[in-house]
Amino acid sequence: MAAIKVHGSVLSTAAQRVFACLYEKELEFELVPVDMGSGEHKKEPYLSLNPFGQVPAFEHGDQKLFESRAITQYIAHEFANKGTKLDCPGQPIAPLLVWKEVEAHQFDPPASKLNWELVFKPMFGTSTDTAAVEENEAKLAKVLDVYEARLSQSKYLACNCFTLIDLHHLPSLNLLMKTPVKKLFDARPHVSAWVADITSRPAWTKVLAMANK
Ligand SMILES: N[C@@H](CCC(=O)N[C@@H](CS)C(=O)NCC(=O)O)C(=O)O
Repeated sequence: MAAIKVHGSVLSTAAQRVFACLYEKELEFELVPVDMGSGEHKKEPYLSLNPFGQVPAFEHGDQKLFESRAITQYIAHEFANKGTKLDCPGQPIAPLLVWKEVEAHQFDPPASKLNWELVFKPMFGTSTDTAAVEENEAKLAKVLDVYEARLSQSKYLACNCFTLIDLHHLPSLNLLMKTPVKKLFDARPHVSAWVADITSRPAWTKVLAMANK
C-alpha cells in the first residue's frame, strides 16, 4: 500500500479530524510535524502541499490533498472496505450530504469562534472578547436545538450509524467540553448522549493520546 503522510500538528483541530478518520479506518500513517511556531506552514516547501499555508496537508503515494474534510472523504472512499464504514450503507446519500454541510457551515463557525475566545486566547495570554462569546453561544444554542430534534429521531446525525459527519465534530467538540459552553450540550439530553458516545470511541481516544503525549 502507498505510504500515508499527514503534515501538521497533533494540537491542530483540523489535523485531528484526519487522524480520527485514519484510526477509524485502522490505517498506518506517518505524522510529519510542521513547526507552526516558526512559520514553517507559510513557506516553501510546505506551501506546495497546502497553498493556503494551513495544516493539515496529506499525501497518499503521489496523491496530495489539503482541507481536512476533503481528506477524510478521500480516505473513506479509498479505503471503503477497511475499518469503520463511516457512511450510511444501503441508504440514500441525501442526509449525509445535508449534515456534512450543516457541520461545516452551521456548527463549525460558532464552535471555532468560541474555542478561539475561550481556549486559544487564554493560552496565548490575550483577553477573551465576552461580547463575541455571548453572540456565538446564542448562535451555537440554535444549532444545538436543531441537533436535539434530529438526534431524537436518529442515533447519529446522518443516519443510525456513526459517519464522517459525526467524526468531523470531534476536535471542536472536545475543546468546547472543557469550557463553560459545555452547559449548552448538557442541557440537551439527546445531544449530550451523542457527545458521550462519539467522544468515547477508541479511534478518538487514540487521537487524544497523541495530543497529550
Ligand atoms: N479548512 C481548513 C482549515 C485548516 C486550519 O484552519 N488549520 C489551522 C490549524 S487547526 C491553521 O493552519 N492555522 C494557521 C493559519 O491559518 O495560519 C481545514 O479544514 O483543513
